[in-house]
Amino acid sequence: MNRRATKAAGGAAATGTGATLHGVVIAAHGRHYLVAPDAGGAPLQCFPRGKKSEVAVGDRVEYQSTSADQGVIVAIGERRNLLYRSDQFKSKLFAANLDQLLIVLATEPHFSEDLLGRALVAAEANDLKPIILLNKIDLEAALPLARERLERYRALGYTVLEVSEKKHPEEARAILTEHLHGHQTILLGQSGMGKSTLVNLLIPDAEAATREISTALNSGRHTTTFTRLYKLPEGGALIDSPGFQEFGLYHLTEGTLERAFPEFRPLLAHCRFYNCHHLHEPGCAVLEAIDDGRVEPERHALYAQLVHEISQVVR
Ligand SMILES: Nc1nc2c(ncn2[C@@H]2O[C@H](COP(=O)(O)OP(=O)(O)OP(=O)(O)O)[C@@H](O)[C@H]2O)c(=O)[nH]1
Ligand SMILES: [Mg+2]
Ligand SMILES: [Zn+2]
Repeated sequence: MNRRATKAAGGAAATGTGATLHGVVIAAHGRHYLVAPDAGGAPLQCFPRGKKSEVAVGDRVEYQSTSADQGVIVAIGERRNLLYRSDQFKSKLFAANLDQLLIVLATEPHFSEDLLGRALVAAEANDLKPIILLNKIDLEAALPLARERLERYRALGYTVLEVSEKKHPEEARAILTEHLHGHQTILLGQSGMGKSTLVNLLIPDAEAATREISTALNSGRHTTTFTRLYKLPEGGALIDSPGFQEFGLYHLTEGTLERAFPEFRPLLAHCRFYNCHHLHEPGCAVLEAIDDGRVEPERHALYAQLVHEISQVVR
């Protein structure tokens, strides 16, 4: 006991470390995290204490520094929310403590409506405001179809913005700043839609930060391979994430799913059976609404698919 105390005291004296400090996780890459100290200064490369790492970008953490630029995460602060995706076998964290989810789509490449629908469900399930962004409207040949595919979501009341980050950067900056400043927003979307271009448009020194983080995390690549947080100049933050092809929502319950479809909500109390699954039940208000056009069959198909997927999980 005496020896341990001496060692701890000696370590602290030798390196000026040992105190518990606070910061925010700004990048995650495997078990490597970058933590921006609340006190300011350069981010530290941190590892979580213990084997299982459950740290997410956006987490507030307590850490102890082990050297000038390294530390150990010893505790994660309470989260307002945690966005993640999951399949039968594993889950993958997107980020914590979010306000908004910006779904970045483009005229080209062709965006997946399945992924868009799933991102909206994830936002609803976490009480995050979803915003749909259609980028690359300068690619005029593909614009009419993209607009037409988004009409359904406008009709549901979702905010749909249109920009060309490349061709009309000033207009894009004005539109995006209005919706993003002061909020913590994660950018989600398939590869090549323009998430990182958006970050660079709104955050002048993001490219520098990108390089700095790539080097610190020993990744050294320019493509987005890990999630990272950038502070917005006027307050709030953007979280850039790697493009994805799958968005499993196996962790949601049926009760959460049915409420994640805003057009279902006013109907749920009117099904004949209180425990209606809205799949085949007689007297189902959701199924009746499909028949008279109040609910689109494609949206119901997504709901049915998600219900099917969660039923595959061994709980
Ligand atoms: N024509 C056109 N191209 C654009 C526009 N915005 C971005 N791009 C291009 O689209 C490509 C992909 O942009 P990124 O910002 O890297 O896409 P991302 O969503 O971050 O992709 P991942 O990191 O792979 O997920 C780049 O070559 C951009 O130059 C736009 O408004 N118009
Ligand atoms: Mg990117
Ligand atoms: Zn029903």
